[in-house]
Parts: sequence; C-alpha cells; structure tokens
Amino acid sequence: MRMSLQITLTAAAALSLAACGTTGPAANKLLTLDGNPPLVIAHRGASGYLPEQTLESYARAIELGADVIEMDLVSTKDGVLIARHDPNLGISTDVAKHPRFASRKKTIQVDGETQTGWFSNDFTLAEIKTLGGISTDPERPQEFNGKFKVVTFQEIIDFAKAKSKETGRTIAIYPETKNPTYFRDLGMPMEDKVIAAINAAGWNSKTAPIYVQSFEPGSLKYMKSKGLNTRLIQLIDGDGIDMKTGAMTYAVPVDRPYEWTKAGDKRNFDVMVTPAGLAEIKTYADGIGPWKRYIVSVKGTVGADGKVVDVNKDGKINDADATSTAPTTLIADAHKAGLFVHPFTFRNESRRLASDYNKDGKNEYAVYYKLGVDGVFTDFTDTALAARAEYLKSIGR
Ligand SMILES: [Ca+2]
Ligand SMILES: [Ca+2]
Repeated sequence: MRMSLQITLTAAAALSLAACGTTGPAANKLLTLDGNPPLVIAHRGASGYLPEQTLESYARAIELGADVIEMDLVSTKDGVLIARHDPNLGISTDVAKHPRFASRKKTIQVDGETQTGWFSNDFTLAEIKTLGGISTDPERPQEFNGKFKVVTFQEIIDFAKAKSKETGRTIAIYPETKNPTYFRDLGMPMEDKVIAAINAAGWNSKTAPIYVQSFEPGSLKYMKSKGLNTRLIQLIDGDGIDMKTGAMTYAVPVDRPYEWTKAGDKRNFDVMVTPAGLAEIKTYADGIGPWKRYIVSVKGTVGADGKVVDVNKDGKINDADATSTAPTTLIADAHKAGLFVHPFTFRNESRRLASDYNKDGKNEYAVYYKLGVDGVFTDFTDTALAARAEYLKSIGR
C-alpha cells in the first residue's frame, strides 16, 4: 500500500521521537494535571456490552473496575431527572413497541435539529418506568433489549453510594445536563434539581466523588452561581473529520452550544480550545471534556481521483481507512490554564480505530495516556483499564 510513503507524522511516532529527547520528563512521571493516573470514566456505564444508562450497565462497569460512571440527565413530564442520552426516548428505549404510547409520537426541533419520536417531557416517570432500555448501536449486543429499566438520577446516586460501600472503592459519578436550553424553554429547567440532589447526597464540594458536565456554558455558569461547588467540566464537541485534511467539521446540532445558536452567536466549539477560550472556561469550570479529535485527529489517503481511498477495501470510508495525525497542544494548553482534560469517547470497534492502532483499542488509549490526559470517557471500561495498567507498568509505576 501507499501508506509507507506517507510523511505525516503519526501520534505514536511523534511520541517516540519526543521520548528520545534529552529534555523529556522523568521516565515514571505522569503528565496529568495532578500527577495521578488518568481516570477511567464508564461512558453511559458499560455501554459497549449492555443497554446504556441502566443500573445493570453501571453495575457491569463497576464490576469491570471503572473509577467513575457517567450519565446524561433529561427531564420527565413530572419534572424528575432520569438518565437518558436524548430527550427522544425512541433512540434508547423500546417505546416504539408500546401501542399505548403510539399517539405521543411527534416531530419537533431539538437544538435546531428536526427529530421524530417520543419525548421524555411528554411522559411521567411512572410511564417511563414501563419502558426498557435498548442498545443504541446495531453492531453491539441486542439480546438485552427491553430487559432493563430507565433509572432516575437519585437512583444512580444511591446505587453509587451502595456500590462504593460494597466494593470498598470510591465510585464517582459524572452527570451531564443534557439539552438544558431545550428543557428550560419547556419550563422545566433541570439545574436547580441537579444542585438539590447533590446537596442532599452531601457531595457539594470539589473533593466529593462527582463531576458535573455540560456542552452549554450557561448551564454550568448558572449552577456555579447557585452554589454548586463540585468540579465542573465544559464539554467541547465537533461533528466530524474531513478525511482529506484531518480538519474538524461543524454541523447542527453539534456545531456550538445551543444557547449560542439561540443568541445568534455564530462561533463554533473550536473557539473553546484556543488559549483565550480555555482562559474563559477556567472562570467557571475545572476541566474540559473535548472530543478526542481535538487532541489527535485522523486523516485518510487521497487517491488520484481526488477521493479518499477505501484502504481496507470494505466498501466504507471510516477511521479504519485513516491514520492518526500529530497531536495538538491542547492538553498542555489546558493544563497551563489549570484545566484537566477528559476526552471522549473511546470505543473498541475496529471501524472506529485509526489504522495505526492495528485494530486494538489499547493502542489508542496508550497514545492519549502518554500525552497526559487526566481521564478518558470509554464505552469499554475493561479495555481502558488494561491499557492503563500497561502504560503505568511501562513507566515503572
Ligand atoms: Ca454524556
Ligand atoms: Ca474502508
């Protein structure tokens, strides 16, 4: 293949060159902001294996050894915070199979995107408790679909505390206010309820086992102004990668925080990763949760016809046809600003791994761990932990 002729410095190559330098860090020194090993954050639980954001998914993640369990919060009609990635219940539950809810199907705008489905704000908690979670990825196990219930934020807090006691480990939680402007516009803002639940849990401090995240700065700033003292994380999204250049692309609804769109602010998320953007984030947050492509991107090979080459000849163009590009300075820049860095989302599927990782997700984590990330959001806790163990061993820790 032409790959050997490519002169693009891959992330792995750049690191090994850096390691040869005489001015490099001490061999066993971690480059994380606090000098501790990076956190393994179970994104939506063990979502690579079980229907996401169910107690069963969180239990599996904890069993696999996760440091932190992650959840998205949306509101029910009766104002209860539940763990779902989207207000649209059609995406992650079996609501479509419940004839009694058929009439609630509708088409609406969510953050500027037209969606058809069943929306959490039209259902009471009691109704939602009759639904079952389903896998959101057709390539992942489907045999558990409909078997596990949707859980509330409070049930997750109680579960994390019980599991911490049972295992003797501290299981932290990582809730996200999801579509906060959407819910505020419906007259059901969620922030005060998040704060109340955290206060009731006795977790309203920087050292408590909790991290609160959002893509919308306004949501974080509001909670901070109302006395939320936990660690706060500004999430930074992007839509995709232009495989010809490795540049990030932006499209609705992940081009910018929706509150910006609503206010006519045309900037994209990328302004947040500049030194000025990071300094602004530091005024209200403790860390950033960027899409991992802000740290290491991918790039395809352009053929003589001007198109991206289907390198593995499977008829699809995806990350498996790409190679990693040289890392950006985002981690160092964020650390300099005093912000920790938790990139998302790490996954095992080979179509989601650049070709230089040789179909082994561990190789991708290794690159980010060596660069000094403070944590990783992963759908596969076990792979992230195996890679972390190998990394720590390799630096003599
Ligand atoms: Ca999330
Ligand atoms: Ca391909």
